[in-house]
Amino acid sequence: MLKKVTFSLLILLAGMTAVLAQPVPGLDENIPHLVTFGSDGDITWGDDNFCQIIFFKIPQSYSDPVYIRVFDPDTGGSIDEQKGDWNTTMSYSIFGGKSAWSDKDAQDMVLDGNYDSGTLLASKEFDLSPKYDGKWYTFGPFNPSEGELRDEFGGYVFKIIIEGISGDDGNLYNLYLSNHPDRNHDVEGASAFYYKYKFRLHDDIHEVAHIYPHIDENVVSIKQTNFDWDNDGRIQIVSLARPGDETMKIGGDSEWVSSTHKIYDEEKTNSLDLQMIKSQTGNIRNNNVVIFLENQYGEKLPFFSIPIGEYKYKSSISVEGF
Ligand SMILES: [Ca+2]
Ligand SMILES: [Ca+2]
Ligand SMILES: [Ca+2]
Ligand SMILES: [Ca+2]
Repeated sequence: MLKKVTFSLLILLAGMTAVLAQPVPGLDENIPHLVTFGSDGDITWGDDNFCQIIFFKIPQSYSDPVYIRVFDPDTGGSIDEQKGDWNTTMSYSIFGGKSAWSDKDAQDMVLDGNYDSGTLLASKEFDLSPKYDGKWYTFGPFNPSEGELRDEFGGYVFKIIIEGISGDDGNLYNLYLSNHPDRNHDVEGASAFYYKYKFRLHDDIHEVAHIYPHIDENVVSIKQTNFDWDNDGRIQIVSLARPGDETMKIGGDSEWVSSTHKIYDEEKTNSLDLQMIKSQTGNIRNNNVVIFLENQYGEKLPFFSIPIGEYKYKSSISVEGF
């Protein structure tokens, strides 16, 4: 009971602070780090194509400069995943302007297509050099109007592509959209979103990670696909219509697995809370995973770093039963 009360309080606190928070992974997601491997990486380590694409949206009314900050952009030393000698170079590129978001190749991460659409605003490569090991590197300033103006987001969209250029080690890192060059300070009303998410699960079996796909009014069913889950526990669906007794299929080492799920009326225009509960007995560590969702037309659904909708105040989330 105490556990349950504590967790409810945490959810409430997270809800109160999330309005202003733009770390990626998001506070509510409880995911330690994003992951991208070098271009010669072994996909059985949990990254299928050595690239990650994250979008940020900024309200049209916001006019101050913004910065995109990266924690531990290097590939060596702390938090990263070593394979043999450290030999990996990562490229970080930030795009704005027309088609940065709206080109479908960017949303679908089509690496032989126009995934790098838009205007290149900044780019930098990092390797095992320790200068930024365990530290933040800041891109910017960017004027919000350098993003792609999209009415459906009520503002400007920026894109960051993190891509392995060489080597086979795993780059772990975090992002933050800030209005300050030297620290993480939130851009009011902004948030991050992504269509295919690659990240590290906690080692601690008591930690529950979340992602929050947004369900628009036209979605009648979703197909989720994940990669290299290493049979690490389960993914359960929690929403206004589901208490968490329905799970999504997961697979083993370097396996692609999919499952399809009906969407209920109460879930439309809200976010689902997909809760990733680790295996309680497997002692599975350093678990990198990939996940994406599609609607009934095969279009990818966005996950938002700040969940949209009212699901969290009505659902009965519980961590009892471990
Ligand atoms: Ca590092
Ligand atoms: Ca290596
Ligand atoms: Ca790193
Ligand atoms: Ca894995």
